[in-house]
Amino acid sequence: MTSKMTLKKKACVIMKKNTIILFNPMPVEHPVAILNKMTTSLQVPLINVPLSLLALARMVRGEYDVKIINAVVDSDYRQMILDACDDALCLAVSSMTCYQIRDGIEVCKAVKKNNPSLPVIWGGYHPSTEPVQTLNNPYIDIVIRGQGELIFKEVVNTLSKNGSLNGIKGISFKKEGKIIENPPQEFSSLDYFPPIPYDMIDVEKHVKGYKFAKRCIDYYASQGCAAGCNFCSEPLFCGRRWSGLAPETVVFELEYLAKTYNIDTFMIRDSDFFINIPRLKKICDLLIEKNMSIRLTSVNGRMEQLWRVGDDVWGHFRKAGIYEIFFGFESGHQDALDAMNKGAKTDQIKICVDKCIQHDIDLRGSFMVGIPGMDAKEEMIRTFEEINSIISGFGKIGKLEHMDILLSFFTPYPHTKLYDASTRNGMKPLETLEDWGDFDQFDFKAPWYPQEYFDLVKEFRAGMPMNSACDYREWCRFYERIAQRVRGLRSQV
Ligand code: B12
Ligand code: SF4
Repeated sequence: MTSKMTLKKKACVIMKKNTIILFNPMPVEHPVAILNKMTTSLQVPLINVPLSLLALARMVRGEYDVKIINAVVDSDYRQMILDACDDALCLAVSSMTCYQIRDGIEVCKAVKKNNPSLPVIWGGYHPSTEPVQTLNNPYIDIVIRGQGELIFKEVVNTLSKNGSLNGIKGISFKKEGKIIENPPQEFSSLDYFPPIPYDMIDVEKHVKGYKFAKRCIDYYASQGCAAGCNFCSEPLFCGRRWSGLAPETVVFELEYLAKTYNIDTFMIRDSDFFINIPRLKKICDLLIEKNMSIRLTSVNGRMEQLWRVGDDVWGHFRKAGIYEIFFGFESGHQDALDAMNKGAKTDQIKICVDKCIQHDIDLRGSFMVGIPGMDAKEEMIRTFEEINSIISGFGKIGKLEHMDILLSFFTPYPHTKLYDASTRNGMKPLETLEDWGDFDQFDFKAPWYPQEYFDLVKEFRAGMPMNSACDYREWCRFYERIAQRVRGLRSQV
């Protein structure tokens, strides 16, 4: 009897150690785009496949019971996590620099109250670029920096054996009240990993509408970015490395997903889909050969690269199903582009816009104002002019609905060069994880940015056709009035 009980107890202990909880917290405090699952420039496409969690899950699904909890689709996520923690090996949380931090902290606090010894691991862009501050939070034990797949597997295997974290590359962790930072890991090729296991989530909950798409889901074919923009976390996160899946794999996966889940459009989540043009041509060749009529949307491209690509290749993109390209144009002011280390010229914007129009590819472009150290008036005038010229390009041919502009205020991210410039220009340093979680990611009002400029940018943004639903003639009248007011502003350097 006693030995039977002991056995049962042992089995229970093993079971307890077998569950891994993967959690994607809410990216925004107030969900704006959930009801109709549609996206506009003022709404964030919140319904996203939790690719970060699935990338980790694929590495451990065989040996562990993996529970994926995505705050965006699991409305009772807090309770789900608390319930799952009783039997868990660890809780792993993914976070960007945004409200996800605040939501993640609150969940971890509740978890630690019930299960103080449950290891809590954080990963993703924010913890990777700010590991020590993240670990200064009392509810977080381990940070996995950078690409997560291999290290996560190593960490959970180590935790399950009660082993030591000492030699594991790419992690920072707490030990006897101190924070230990292990050396960085190498960046691995994506081709080494199993495919993203969409079957581990309820895909139907993640299917969204988007412009021309009725059934759209997220997909990515590469990780990292080779560029070194001074405002962006990507160079710090991936060390300017990039890895892309082989063209055959990409097309095989797209075909499989389209058929299995009846998908007509893929929202491409790569940081730079076009980095390797010969590889992309091959992907396009294969897509054309398969004739699957799937579309790729929101595909990130860099103007400094695409402006020089020939029309035959642009035509090929469109034929293969690239229906929308997302450019980070960032600014119409050359000084601002230079301060960002964008490696781009403002006249490349027009070339890319014209190519999109010529090849019937929709355009999404993002701009920001408020770069520290800029002449604010010049930055605003040039950026408004550039945006007006894009709107006019599409407006004159009656195709306003084929373009979308996102206009935001510069927002500093941890340890970027422009974060340092921001503190030099009067921004109070963000010293804790909570500070970052409470930071306004939508409309950051920098101390150096004059209030009248700030208000005018918001007014301009609200008046753009995709936000106000005005037609082209109404836009022209609106723009003339705004341009006059901008010219009348005092210069602010
Ligand atoms: C999809 C996406 C979103 C989605 C949400 C995704 C989500 N998690 O819920 C939406 C559209 C809501 C979104 C919003 C924002 N986003 Co976003 N987004 C992306 C995008 C395009 C793809 C992310 C993705 O799924 N990648 C694929 C997966 C597999 O990669 P991954 O997430 O990096 O995961 C790997 C590692 O990071 C790590 N990892 C990740 N999580 C975890 C967790 C653990 C425990 C471990 C061990 C490892 C780990 O392992 C994974 C596998 O290698 C990235 C750019 C990119 N190419 O990654 C930007 C990106 C993450 N976003 C970014 C930003 C800035 C934002 C916004 C703050 C922008 C803004 N001002 O509006 C907003 C946030 C909230 C808001 N204001 O709306 C930045 C992040 C910078 C930073 N310091 O956090 C990125 C990198 C874009 C960029 N280059 O600037 N975003
Ligand atoms: S802004 Fe875009 S191009 Fe520049 S480093 Fe970031 S991801 Fe790369």
